[in-house]
Amino acid sequence: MQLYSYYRSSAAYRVRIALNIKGLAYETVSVHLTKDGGHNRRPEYQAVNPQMRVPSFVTDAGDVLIQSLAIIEYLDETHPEPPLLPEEPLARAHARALAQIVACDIHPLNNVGPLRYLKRELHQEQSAIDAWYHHWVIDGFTALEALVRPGPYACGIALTVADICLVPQIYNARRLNVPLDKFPKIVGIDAACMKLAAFDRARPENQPDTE
Ligand SMILES: N[C@@H](CCC(=O)N[C@@H](CS)C(=O)NCC(=O)O)C(=O)O
Repeated sequence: MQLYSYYRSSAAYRVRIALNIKGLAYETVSVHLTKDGGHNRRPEYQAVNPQMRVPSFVTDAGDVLIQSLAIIEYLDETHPEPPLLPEEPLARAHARALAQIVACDIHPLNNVGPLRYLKRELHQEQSAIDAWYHHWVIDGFTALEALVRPGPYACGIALTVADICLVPQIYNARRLNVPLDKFPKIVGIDAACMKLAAFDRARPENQPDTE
């Protein structure tokens, strides 16, 4: 199995955590997202993933999957232990909702492409771009802080896809100096997750392409 990844990509970070939780070995294929305007824009990567984003995941049979949440659910369906979603439907919906606050509402506004567009096409100052980034992280984290059920993970005693999405977003928030003092519950969840080898091994600093 191969994972097209970039050490700082939080969407790829999610999949790395899921692969580690499942105990699955994989090869990292690094796609640099900023060098030379982004190696993800090269035709050879476009042939792998027409959306030209990471992650992309290649199964042993050579099938290519894209979109981190779709890849994570595929891994969960093909390797059910340990599960990444609760069994009970209401609890499943809650876990998915927390994951989607990160993956659908925070991350798309703040990732490389949109930030680059704000700068290059809309000619925004770096200070305005930073304010935009902070605003959408704080907006989403405020909702998550009210919705999580730490015990010690986002949905209780078992890890779920909510934790898998939350930890990389907190990593990014710290990197961009978003103040986290108003979010003690989600910071505590992050600390609990980071004690686990599956999360630690997935950290950007522990990737073969880290800089
Ligand atoms: N919804 C996608 C998001 C993928 C995504 O936007 N990845 C970013 C890195 S975290 C990327 O490749 N950005 C490159 C670009 O926008 O040019 C997922 O969950 O996989």
